[in-house]
Amino acid sequence: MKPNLNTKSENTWCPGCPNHMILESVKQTIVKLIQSGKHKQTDFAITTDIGCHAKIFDYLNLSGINCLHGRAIPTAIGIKMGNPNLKVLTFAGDGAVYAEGISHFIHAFKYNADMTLILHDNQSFSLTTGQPTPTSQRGYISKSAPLGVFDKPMNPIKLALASNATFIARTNARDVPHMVETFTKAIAHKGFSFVEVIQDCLIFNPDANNKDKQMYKIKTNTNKKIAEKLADEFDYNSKRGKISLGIIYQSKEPTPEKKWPQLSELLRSKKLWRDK
Ligand SMILES: Cc1ncc(C[n+]2csc(CCOP(=O)(O)OP(=O)(O)O)c2C)c(N)n1
Ligand code: SF4
Repeated sequence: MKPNLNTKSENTWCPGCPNHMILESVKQTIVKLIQSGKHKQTDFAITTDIGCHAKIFDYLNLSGINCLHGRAIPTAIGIKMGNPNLKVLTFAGDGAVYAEGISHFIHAFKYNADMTLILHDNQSFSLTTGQPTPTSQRGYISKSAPLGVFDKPMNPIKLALASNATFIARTNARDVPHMVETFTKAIAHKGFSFVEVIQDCLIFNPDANNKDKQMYKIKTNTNKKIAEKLADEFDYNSKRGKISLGIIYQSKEPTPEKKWPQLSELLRSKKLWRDK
């Protein structure tokens, strides 16, 4: 029987918002993993941040925690430490992670907990009506920046590389098959996998939308120098840079679940702390 990931919650995303396609891709990915026999629906746990993206919490029939703004990553790491047998997924926005929760983003790469971050980057704090985030383009005019953003955007892929990330991927919220392929690889990675989803917001930052023509697909890359070049190709600012989609960098480092004897034992025995 096909697993049912649907809920009865009313979907309140704007019609046409690419969040609908991200939700569909997540469902297809998890259904495929369950049907392969490797995982059960109850093996998955999610955390979500606060924002338009975070409504995904209501639309997925999976256990989890809808967290405080900026805190979806540390909560997910806590869940993973509490039960290393779970497959933990975090959904968060560019405002949530690159602004409010930036320190958690950096440290998550260092801990390398075996979990996946799906980052909906629409270059805007959309739920709160379009304030600029660290990846908003220079010149972006909004109610809170009426003269336009003065600063250059940050480059999260470069920050992830500098923080010793073991898995960095980028995908396009308008391309369901590519998202399913990328999410599947991210979940299979042993360590902290970061997937940046390039997403349009139809309402608040239309100037940053429609980047498909800049995008191209790459094969999995494991060379750090090449990853740095790929990261440099797009500065989140111009309509000219090339945007690589796929696994920009993948490497192997031990996870806490492997390093800490107590966690290794829970993994090996498939037990919970309380059963020890
Ligand atoms: C600690 C805290 N700071 C600020 C807010 C207000 N807030 C709620 S959602 C949000 C914007 C979220 O933007 P982003 O993470 O980019 O997600 P999007 O809405 O674009 O999907 C903000 C600033 C809050 N709820 N809690
Ligand atoms: S405001 Fe933007 S991000 Fe939020 S639901 Fe509408 S289109 Fe999507």
